[in-house]
Amino acid sequence: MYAQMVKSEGMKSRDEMSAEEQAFQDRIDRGEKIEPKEWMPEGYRKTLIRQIGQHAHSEIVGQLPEGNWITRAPTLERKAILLAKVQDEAGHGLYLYSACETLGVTRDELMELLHAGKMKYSSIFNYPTLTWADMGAVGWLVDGAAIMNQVPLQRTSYGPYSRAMIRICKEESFHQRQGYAIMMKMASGTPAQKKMAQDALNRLWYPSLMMFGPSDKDSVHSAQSMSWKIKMNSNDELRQKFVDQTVPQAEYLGLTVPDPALKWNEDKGGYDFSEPDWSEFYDVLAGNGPCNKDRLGARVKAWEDGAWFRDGLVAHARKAAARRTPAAAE
Ligand code: FAQ
Repeated sequence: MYAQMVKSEGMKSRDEMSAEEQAFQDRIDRGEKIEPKEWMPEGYRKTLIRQIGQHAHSEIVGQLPEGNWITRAPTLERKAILLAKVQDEAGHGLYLYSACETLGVTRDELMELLHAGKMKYSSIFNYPTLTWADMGAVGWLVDGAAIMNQVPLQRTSYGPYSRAMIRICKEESFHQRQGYAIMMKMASGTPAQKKMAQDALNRLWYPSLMMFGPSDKDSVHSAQSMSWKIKMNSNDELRQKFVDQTVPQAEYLGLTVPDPALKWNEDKGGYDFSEPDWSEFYDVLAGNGPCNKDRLGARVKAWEDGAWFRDGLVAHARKAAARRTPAAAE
């Protein structure tokens, strides 16, 4: 089906699998959910930790570009909405860290890996949010891309991840709508406001397309992740769906997608479009995007500044436990 997809490193054919691995694959193929204490191949566990952990980090780091605008929202109503949205992202991060912890990794370990630059978060959050219109474009495009990826993940094979996705998707659709509502206001406002909306679309279009990951021919994990149903669709498949959904929305706003090659293709029933600049994508992944250092620096500082509070919570929990059963205090 995915002719262009590369074979993932270490991926086994059925003949190469042990009896245990074959039985596990059969469960996946039947659509059964895998639960935390059940047997799973080590590669499945590691892939989940990598993907869920990155996803959790994205939700947390993803608060920064919008958090930056809470004090500058144009009205009290907009401020309250943005604040609620950013708080939702924190909640998503926490569901996902909890799901990840069921795989035998601690939240502290995940944080250490993020802060040491050993674990990724979505490339999109390494781009700056320069104007209020960016709050519209982030909700519309970034949350829009996130939903496109996450709706199928509600059916992912790992139970805790799937259940986290169901809750998250409900909130993401509100996020996408609030972004589009800002874009509608800006695009139908003064010429200067419309220009800001167009500028936000121009800057965030390709970074949003990059959120789906490299093209299928360069996606090293897709084949294995899809056979384990950790991923339900290929990167290019979701990117195409996102473009097909978003272009009419841009047209409705009276804005122009910044791609001269964009064209409806009757035969495939979708748009032809230009791929993002993949060298820029890999450069951002390597830590050289416009905001990588700021984003990671802000997270490390928040973690260090919060140490006294975490220590206080642990000390309080120990004392409370000791009051209940003195042995638990040791
Ligand atoms: N950014 O072989 P593949 C949100 C890495 S939603 C950074 O194709 P895979 C909500 C990839 O990790 C955003 N790295 O990888 C929100 C791998 O490197 P590794 C988060 C990327 O895993 C909205 C290498 O490239 N959503 O935050 C990216 O099969 C607004 C090779 O790539 C999710 O995480 C990228 N864009 O497919 C919050 C969804 N793309 O690990 C606040 C779940 C690829 O070997 C405000 N994740 N890489 O070192 C997924 O569906 C998948 O992990 C993909 C990547 C599709 C992201």
